[in-house]
Amino acid sequence: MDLFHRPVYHFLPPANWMNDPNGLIQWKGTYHLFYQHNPYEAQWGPMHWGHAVSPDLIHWQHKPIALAPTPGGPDQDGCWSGVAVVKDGVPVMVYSGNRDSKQRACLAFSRDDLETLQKYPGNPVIPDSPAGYDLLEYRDHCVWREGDAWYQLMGAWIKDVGGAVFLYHSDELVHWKELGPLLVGSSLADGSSPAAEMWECPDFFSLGEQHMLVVSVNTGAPYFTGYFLGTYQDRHFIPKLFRKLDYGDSGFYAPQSFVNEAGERIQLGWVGEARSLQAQLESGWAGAQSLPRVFSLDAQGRLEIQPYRGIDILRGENYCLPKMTVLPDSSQALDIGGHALEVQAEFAPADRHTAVEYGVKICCSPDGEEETTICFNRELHRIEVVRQNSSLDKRVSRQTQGGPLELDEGEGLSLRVYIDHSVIEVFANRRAVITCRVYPTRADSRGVRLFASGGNAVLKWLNAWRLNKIWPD
Ligand code: DQQ
Repeated sequence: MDLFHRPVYHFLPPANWMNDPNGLIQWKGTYHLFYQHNPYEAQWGPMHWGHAVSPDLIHWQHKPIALAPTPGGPDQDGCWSGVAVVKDGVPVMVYSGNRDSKQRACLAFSRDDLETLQKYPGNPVIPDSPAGYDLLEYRDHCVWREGDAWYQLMGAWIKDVGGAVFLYHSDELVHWKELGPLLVGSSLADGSSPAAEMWECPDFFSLGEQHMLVVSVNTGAPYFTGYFLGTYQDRHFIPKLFRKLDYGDSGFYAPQSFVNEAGERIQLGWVGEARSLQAQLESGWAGAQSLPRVFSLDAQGRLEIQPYRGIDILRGENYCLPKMTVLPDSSQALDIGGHALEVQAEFAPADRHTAVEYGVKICCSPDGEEETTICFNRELHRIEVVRQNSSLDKRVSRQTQGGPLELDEGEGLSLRVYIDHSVIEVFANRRAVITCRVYPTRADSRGVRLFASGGNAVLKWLNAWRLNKIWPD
């Protein structure tokens, strides 16, 4: 097993394949994470639901597989993604049973505090896709309670039209009435155009005065996750904008959110691999869960995304740097390095002397042969993870990952970076996130540097921590 690239503080199964988070719930104080799992090898295959429990959403303990395909049943070819709800004090999973390449809504429930799940004998509970639509794909669920009733969204792809989410109503989770599409892919008033492909794993919830609909757009590859912000009333959703939720290609996909007992909405997503299938199979494991994230809206109504505060519990040895200037076209090594780190860096607002590009380099070998660059370009207003020199291994993706980041007048660059062996999560100014993978080959590719090019950059402060692993020895 490849332990060098294996994350130590991001969740992943003991071995083999994992993708989407499923059935997220805090039940009687304990967090439960179910997940799409192929227990046989480190590639996607016959989907089972893996299961883990946690007291704090950070430290996890593995549990036995919770759902496996039933031969001859509606999920005989896989137990695909689904969510958890609680009905009359009983946790119920709504998931997609896969049979003969079609997915249908199924239920499973637990009467032993989620030690085991029993499949509902009347599965599937929605035996057919909506009539009158030429659907290329149809699956995945978001279920919520509204008034006295249950509502459900299912993801779909309508031929020649685009991605869609269909709305359903039920009094008891078993009989569902289809109410038509809540949203169909179309250009929005601000000119942004949601991708026309399958919308997987819809995640729909209120955020302040608004509603947010997250869809995972299956473009073949790379995939991406986007969100709509808009208003929802009387079972109508009017989206105002569509944006990428994370700029990492396939780095953060099929996310699912839930509300914990403290009332916080928390989302986790699947962090996919970015190396060849052969490298993945050889390593013996594939896929990780992102750190938990929370959402808010800033004063201008923009989406803010931050790591869940509970992650701070992992902090170990600390390293601080006071205000300093990073000289033009230089890079400055820090006295902290490692493969499991958190780095926070706050830069002063830019002026005309400020470097065009500046930021932080991570996973640097001493001679610079391997390095990953987190770069802000103040002329292009872009934040990027440059992976070109991230690895000497030719079997891994070295494409730059990034997207727009417009800084406000008087606003400096603010970076919060998580490095966990091959998993990188970058939160920039709370509103731009890049999750991606890097696979350095050298054991000494553990350095952290500050850099500036085309001018200087003023660092206000830097704080870094070694992060502890989440598993007992
Ligand atoms: N993964 C599941 C599907 C879902 C996809 C299958 C998204 O239910 O659409 O493993 O990654």
